[in-house]
Amino acid sequence: MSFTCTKLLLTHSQIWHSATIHPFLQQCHLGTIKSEQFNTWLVQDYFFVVEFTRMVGRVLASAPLHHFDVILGGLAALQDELSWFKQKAAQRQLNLDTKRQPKCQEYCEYMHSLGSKPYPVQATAFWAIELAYNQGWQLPGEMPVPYNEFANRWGNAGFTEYVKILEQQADEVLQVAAADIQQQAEEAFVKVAKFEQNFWQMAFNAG
Ligand code: HMH
Repeated sequence: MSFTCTKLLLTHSQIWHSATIHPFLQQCHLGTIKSEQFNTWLVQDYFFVVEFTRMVGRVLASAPLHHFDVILGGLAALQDELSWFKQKAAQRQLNLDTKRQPKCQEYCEYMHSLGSKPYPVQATAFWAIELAYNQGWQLPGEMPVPYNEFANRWGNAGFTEYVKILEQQADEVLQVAAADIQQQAEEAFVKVAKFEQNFWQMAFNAG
């Protein structure tokens, strides 16, 4: 089997499971998540998305020209997402002028560090980060109000399609990458999975 995103998912299925199936999401589905837990996630994820947007800017800067359309589309969606987060925070009267929690900070620093990695590594991390939310928000099943709006943002058919194209773009460059770059991409995938799990746990602990 050649080196692909599918192979990474199969090789690291257990850690990926932990990244995408968490009591936080299960309790959103059940409607039992506490507002303090949900609001902590919301504020910290806003901070995350600010840094993720910067990361995607760096992915664009490293990408071959024929990948530009998809990445630019992603950046346009992030412009919308940042204002949507601010709107959601305002509706809940949440203060966005607070500190990043350590687990959020670590993840943000990691995304920054990816800027110095070869493009196949960045493309793999980019895909994994988006897939984590695409799967995570869908796996528990239908979400009640108000969580359905959040679940739909990352679980809708258009977003699923976008993540598939990110996978194709990553696969294209991974398959022809040198073995040491493939190795770095694999490490990035595992790191993203662990950061995702920690992020859910951070919000869950706020209860
Ligand atoms: C922690 N991972 C985290 N937040 C997000 N908004 C995404 C991924 C987007 O896919």
